[in-house]
Amino acid sequence: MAITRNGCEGCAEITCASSKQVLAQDIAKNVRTAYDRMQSRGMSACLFGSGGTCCRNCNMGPCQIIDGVDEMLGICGANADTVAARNFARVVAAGSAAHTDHAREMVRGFIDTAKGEGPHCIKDVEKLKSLAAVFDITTEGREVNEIALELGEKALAEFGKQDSTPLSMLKRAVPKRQALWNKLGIAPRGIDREVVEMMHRTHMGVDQEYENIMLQASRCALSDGWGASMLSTELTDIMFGTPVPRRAIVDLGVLRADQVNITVHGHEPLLAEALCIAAQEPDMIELARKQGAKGINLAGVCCTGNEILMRRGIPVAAGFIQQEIALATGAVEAMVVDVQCIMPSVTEVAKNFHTDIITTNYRAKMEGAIHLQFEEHAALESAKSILTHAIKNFKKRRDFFIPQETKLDVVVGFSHETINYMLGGRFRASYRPLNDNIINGRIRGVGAIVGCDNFKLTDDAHEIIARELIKNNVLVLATGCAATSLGRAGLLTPEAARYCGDTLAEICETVGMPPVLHMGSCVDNSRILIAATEMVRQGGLGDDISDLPAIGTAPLWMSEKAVAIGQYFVASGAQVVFQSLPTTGAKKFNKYLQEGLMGQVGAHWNVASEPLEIARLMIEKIEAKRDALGINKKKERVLFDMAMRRDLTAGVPGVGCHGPSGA
Ligand code: SF4
Ligand code: MSK
Repeated sequence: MAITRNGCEGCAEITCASSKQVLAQDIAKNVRTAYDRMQSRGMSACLFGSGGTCCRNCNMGPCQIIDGVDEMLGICGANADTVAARNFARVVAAGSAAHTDHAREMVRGFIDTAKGEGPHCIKDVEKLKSLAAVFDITTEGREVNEIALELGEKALAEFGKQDSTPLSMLKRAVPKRQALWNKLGIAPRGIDREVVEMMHRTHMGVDQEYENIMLQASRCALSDGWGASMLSTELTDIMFGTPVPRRAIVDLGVLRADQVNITVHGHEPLLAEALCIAAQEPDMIELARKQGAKGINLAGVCCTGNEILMRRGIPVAAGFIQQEIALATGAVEAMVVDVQCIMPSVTEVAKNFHTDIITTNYRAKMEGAIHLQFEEHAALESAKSILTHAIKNFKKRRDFFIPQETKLDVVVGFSHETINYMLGGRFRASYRPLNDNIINGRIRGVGAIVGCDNFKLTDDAHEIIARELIKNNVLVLATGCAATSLGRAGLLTPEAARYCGDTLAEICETVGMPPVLHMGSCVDNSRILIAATEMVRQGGLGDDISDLPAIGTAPLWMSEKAVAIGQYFVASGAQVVFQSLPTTGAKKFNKYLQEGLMGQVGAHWNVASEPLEIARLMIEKIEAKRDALGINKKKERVLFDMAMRRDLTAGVPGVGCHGPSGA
């Protein structure tokens, strides 16, 4: 396999102009990136690992299972389907756990804010009240912070809930879906409990039937989507403001030659928001000036980037696969990281420059990094000490290269509330116009492009899929690093309407919206659940998410969180398409994921290997849903005879034999 910095044969290819420019510079010649490591590994992935049939759940193994070969069962007798299902379910549990631990921190931060501790306040009171209603909290005549405190405490209790009643947020789903979850026994009870039960059931010698394992995998994933992630998104919005459309810039060109560049990487907005506030404090700006800089330039990486991009318009420098390349510019004084998706390699890349990697969360330390613990109770002071360290690095900056011409404009901030008024205007705020445009066929349906970047496919896979979808009048919703990559492709602007089919282009031009709507970070996929639910509630598109002409894809998925997201979409009735699944070594289980789940939850996983194939499969599925809804039928022209005309006008005052036509 030939891999070069300008692309690799059969797997990853760097097409991103800014990344290529940076890696071609002399200053980057000693930087080793994931692309280089793919080349030097020189071996393909283990077939058992890729197919999901390697088990190391006990010390009689590890066992590599070959499906259908009796001699190649596990030592305990486990077959390929049991092992692949257990492995898949554990991926769901790990992904859900990551979202859950993140969400718990957000809820704790929300409680601190409600108590008046820390630099934040309650910004979206309307949303606070609507969420309070979900938790049966009285709002009439009460102080905002008092309501927020009760909401925060009730939200925190959802994590450790031990009784068997469903999570409160499930009430937001449409009744038919709630009834199905109850019938299948997969309505999640406590958020933490579902992860623990999943890990228990996949321990050696417990749940061995793949269908039963998947029931708990669905319950665990739902506890993420409708529990942890949704709580995190909603409480973050209440505290930091619900995103509204705003213009911003993305790509490596957002770094500034004359300012202290600090990239904020990870997932938790509590840290990022505190850094944003601290970076505006006069003493911090003065310190930067004393070091010879004109100011402090915060820039996001990965989903922390998406959080502050959506709410503050802070630029995003890089998505997941560009994190090393951002450092290879030599222009970054510090990369401040918290949790999730931080490549261990960044400390090695940083050694080539004056850059410090600063870890801030006790959960996530790295060899070669400086640890400055972010104290939520003293958020501003903590943020200032992190900034001070970074600012003092500015004087040490040597040669650097910032690819200025690749800085791209984007319009972001499409929360589900924004979509509510975007098409109908403030006076007619509802999903009705969206539904009407889907029913009349001007918008064929909705395609969500979510999740990570990866080195397994060409890095413009998101762009290829999005272009094909919008060309076919499918409105695209995007989150996570997929959204950043679509920003780099220039598709997050209203001007991208020129790449759409005629009818979607007309809508985008009339409303002034991009055909690809950035909805936030990876926890914000919960916004898509609410948007889909609102579409069902609005009427005309069936009575469950499984009826909607809508589908999701995470073509470059990398993280276990993406599998948890995929499973909660499927268990909520939405089809998903991935580029690969680690289940191909177990025939029955693989078929069950890609077909069998349909009979149970009304949706299933799909696999397609190439970007265009993914897009076309999405369009095909959308058209099939339109057929099932009966909205693809062209209205037949009916020629009325006299009897039909009489029937039509009968009983209508002023029309008929005594009215105008009879006059
Ligand atoms: Fe092997 Fe069974 Fe142990 Fe897995 S649980 S490692 S298949 S003996
Ligand atoms: S950061 S989980 S690479 S989207 Fe959320 Fe990006 Fe995927 Fe991490």
